[in-house]
Amino acid sequence: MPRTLLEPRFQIEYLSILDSEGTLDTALEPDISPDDLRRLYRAMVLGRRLDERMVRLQRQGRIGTFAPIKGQEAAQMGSVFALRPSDWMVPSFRETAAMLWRGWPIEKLLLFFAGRLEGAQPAPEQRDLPITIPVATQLPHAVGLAYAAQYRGDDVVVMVYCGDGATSEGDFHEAMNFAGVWHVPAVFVVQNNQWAISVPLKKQTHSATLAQKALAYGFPGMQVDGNDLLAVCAASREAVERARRGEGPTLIECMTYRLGVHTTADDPTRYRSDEEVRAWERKDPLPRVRAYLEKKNLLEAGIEERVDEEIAGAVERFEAMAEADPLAIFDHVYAERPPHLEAQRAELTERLRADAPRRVDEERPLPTPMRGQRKTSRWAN
Ligand SMILES: Cc1ncc(C[n+]2csc(CCOP(=O)(O)OP(=O)(O)O)c2C)c(N)n1
Ligand SMILES: [Mg+2]
Repeated sequence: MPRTLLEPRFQIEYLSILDSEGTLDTALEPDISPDDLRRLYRAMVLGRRLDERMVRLQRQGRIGTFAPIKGQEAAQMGSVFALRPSDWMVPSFRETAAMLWRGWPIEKLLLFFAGRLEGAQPAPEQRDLPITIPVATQLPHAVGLAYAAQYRGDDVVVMVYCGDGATSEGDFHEAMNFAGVWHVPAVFVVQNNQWAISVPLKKQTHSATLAQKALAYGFPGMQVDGNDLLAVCAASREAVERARRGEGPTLIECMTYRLGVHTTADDPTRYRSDEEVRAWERKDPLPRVRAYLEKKNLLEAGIEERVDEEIAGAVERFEAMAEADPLAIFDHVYAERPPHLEAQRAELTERLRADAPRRVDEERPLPTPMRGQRKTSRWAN
């Protein structure tokens, strides 16, 4: 019997519209209103400035471990912009800019990274899931949401985010498989920032692209310049519209770069070169959009100052909130606390009592160690 070719060779598209030299492909330029362009740029600036501020707050002991987004603002804004408020957005742990766009107040994000439960609670009307720390577990959840929407006949698209590292997890493949089989209205946005902590992309996969993984599951995948707001926006609109028309899921691989640390607990100089970082700094998404707006005469003066004021107000509100009860770490995991946790809770209660004899009682929560550090901080902002 001769060997027969069952599938033609596949092709993966790469989309770039506004490159790092500022060259614009006007034939592909998406139609975005001047107002929306201004809002998008402002959101990118807010994402960047809040990021820098949150790293400082962590260094000062005022919040806990934080995962910065610096460099990934276009990948987030270009994609989330394609959603309606009635659609679902499912983040991983590095989508601060996308979450702000979806209406998460800054102080809530600060609460999350200060380890507070309130930071993980979306507003009742909000169609967002909270930040997910375990890598890739949000992907099957998102497909479940999309399946439910399809089952109920709701006009809803689900956009879910993950990183390049997440594509090696079983959850990624299970989610992709179900999305393909059920033909659900889901858009997978993979922010390929080239690193999963210290693991480079080349050790993550032997595939030429992450986009092509979608093809094995029976739906389209494409690669875009993730530092190009216009390309991400055009690809995301296309994918969201496909999903809304009932034509199933899409995977968008955004080629981007994490310019900062993996988290505030990481030192990237131990595993990547300065040269590599400098090369990606030249592809920074922010100056590109800024120059684009400038050419269109849409750049507003004083954005940075206004954004900083907004952030400062939120930090003040966050710090004025009631102090956390350290014993809350034992809540919300089990409906009925198992004996070993009961014992640990009793032990912690005892230790706290010994540390601060006059302050312990169930009604008056103790200061967290973090708040304690803040009081001794010498820093002004
Ligand atoms: C299931 C699981 N394994 C390991 C970790 C530790 N961890 C946190 S982030 C991360 C790397 C994720 O890389 P990637 O998916 O590329 O996302 P990025 O951090 O680059 O945004 C790892 C291994 C975790 N949070 N969850
Ligand atoms: Mg990564």
